[in-house]
Amino acid sequence: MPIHNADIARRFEEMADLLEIKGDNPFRIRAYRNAAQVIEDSSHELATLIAAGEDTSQLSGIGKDLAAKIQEIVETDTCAALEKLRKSLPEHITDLLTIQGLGPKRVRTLYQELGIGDLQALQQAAEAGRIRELPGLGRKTEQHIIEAIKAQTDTSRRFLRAAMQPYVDSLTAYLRKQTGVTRITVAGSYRRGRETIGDLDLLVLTDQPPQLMQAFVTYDEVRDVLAHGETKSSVILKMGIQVDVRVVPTASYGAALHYFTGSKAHNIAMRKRAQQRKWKLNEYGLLDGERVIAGTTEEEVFEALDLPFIPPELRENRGELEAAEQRQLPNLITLDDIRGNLHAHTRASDGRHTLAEMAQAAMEAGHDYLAITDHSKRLTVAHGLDEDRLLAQIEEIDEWNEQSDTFTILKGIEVDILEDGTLDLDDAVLKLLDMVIVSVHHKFNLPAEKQTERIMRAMDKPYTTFVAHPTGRLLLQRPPYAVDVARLIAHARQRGCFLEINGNPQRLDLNDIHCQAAKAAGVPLVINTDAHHADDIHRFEAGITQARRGWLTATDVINTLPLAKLRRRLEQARKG
Ligand code: DGT
Ligand code: CA
Ligand code: CA
Ligand code: ZN
Repeated sequence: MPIHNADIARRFEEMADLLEIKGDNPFRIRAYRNAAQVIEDSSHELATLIAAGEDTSQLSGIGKDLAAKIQEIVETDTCAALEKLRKSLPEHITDLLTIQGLGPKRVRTLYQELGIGDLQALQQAAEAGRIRELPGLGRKTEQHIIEAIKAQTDTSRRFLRAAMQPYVDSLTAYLRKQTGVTRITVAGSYRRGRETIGDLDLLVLTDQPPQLMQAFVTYDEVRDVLAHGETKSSVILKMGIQVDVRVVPTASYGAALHYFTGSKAHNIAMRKRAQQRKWKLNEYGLLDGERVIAGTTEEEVFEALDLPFIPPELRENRGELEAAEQRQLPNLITLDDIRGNLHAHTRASDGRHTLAEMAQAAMEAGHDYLAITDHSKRLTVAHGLDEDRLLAQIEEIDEWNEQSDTFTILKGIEVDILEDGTLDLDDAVLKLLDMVIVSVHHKFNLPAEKQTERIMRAMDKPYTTFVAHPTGRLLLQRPPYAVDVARLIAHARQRGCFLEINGNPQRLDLNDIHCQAAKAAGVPLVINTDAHHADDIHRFEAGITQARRGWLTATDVINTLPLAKLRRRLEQARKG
């Protein structure tokens, strides 16, 4: 693999850091830092110059000694002097430099006075109040260290993807305005559309990296700066999420985008594929020895590996490489495929708007139909409908439909599944509806066997159309109830009913893996927004993203059908 200028510069920076921590000669330290800067800024790859037999000591700031080290790094990918230095200090001591406010001088003090050599020791010392007593450090620094480490190590904290979108939009808009910026892409789990994300990974194309990084770390939503470098910086936003920004070269943009989009498992599988061809794939490009085969765009990287473009949502190493190889990637569903919601609430239960207002919103969203599905009577907190109120609503919907010939309201209900698997409303009334949603809203803590049986019995009822939010989870809040989803899928298949992807960003239930399993079993899915407000009618993005992660195409999803076909499918799901 070719050694890039950035690789050489990084080593010289580390050398300078380590020498400074050791308290070496300031002129020597300066020389390494200067050289790192010169190398970083050079428009020619030093490895290429050396291969061409040129003498790098001709470059300003690079003497004979440094030129020899550059040659050593380029030819052997190591540097004996650096290795020696590393061995003379604790292995992880440079990790301390990732804490904003800790430069080599302070790290030297921490190491000399307290023997602190890694972040864990630093954290312990800070929490024990031992940092404040050191010369040049104080209570404020100590407090800052505690917070910075906590933020850095709290990897368990995750955020709802949908909730991050406004933060992502404003940050990217702000960065895009900086001079020299030509491209910004959000990579990582955000781009793959995962339901929750750990941190944000942004890639930037700019001809002014230092200015971009300066703008990023001084963005007014930044709470803490964890690292501020020339090509990579990390911050914590005031709302708590970490953001990593990397500046990458144009020629590597596609390779870097692919690498930092992940997932790690997908990357490993792709790298293996490159290795089978005796090539290397990394964030710089697809390489045959020193020759760059591809790197500018992702498409180019895939193509060079004889693969069509794999949508980011599929990159989890769940069979996407095999499917791509056989030209059998699914033609993933998009927002435009959706024709209407089959799960929405009105003021009759716990919604905010009337059915006329909900229908109006659906028409404005360009939909063809909307099913009104209020709660049933057991759900008293939601003013659930009893048989009489449901009969009245049925009449109201019939009247509404009379006066419209372009849009249809379907008559439905979201009926509670009682503990024994029976339903909360009489079959005699359910029979009058176009569709019946069954769902669990209480008794979440039954053993798996009982919970599964309970839902299966509800599917057996003659008018049941589909099961809403089948596992009952609330992301980051409440785990799914104990239920055997594989059995639910098998039963839905046998019974001829559907399963929902509840598109409420906090539910996204079924999840991606369940969707893939349902599709494989031939069970149709329904994507709904579960709207309780007119503004929620069109919010299909999260549900669609989840469906895409579940490999679904438009034909796997019932509410992509035009009304007449949809009605036929709803009829087929009925038993009575
Ligand atoms: P997150 O942030 O936990 O929601 O998940 P990701 O997927 O965004 O992970 P993150 O932020 O740690 O890293 C971004 C991408 O960088 C990841 O999806 C794949 C790539 N990556 C990170 N570490 C490694 C690694 O050790 N090996 C490989 N092959 N790729 C990695
Ligand atoms: Ca990430
Ligand atoms: Ca990251
Ligand atoms: Zn609902």
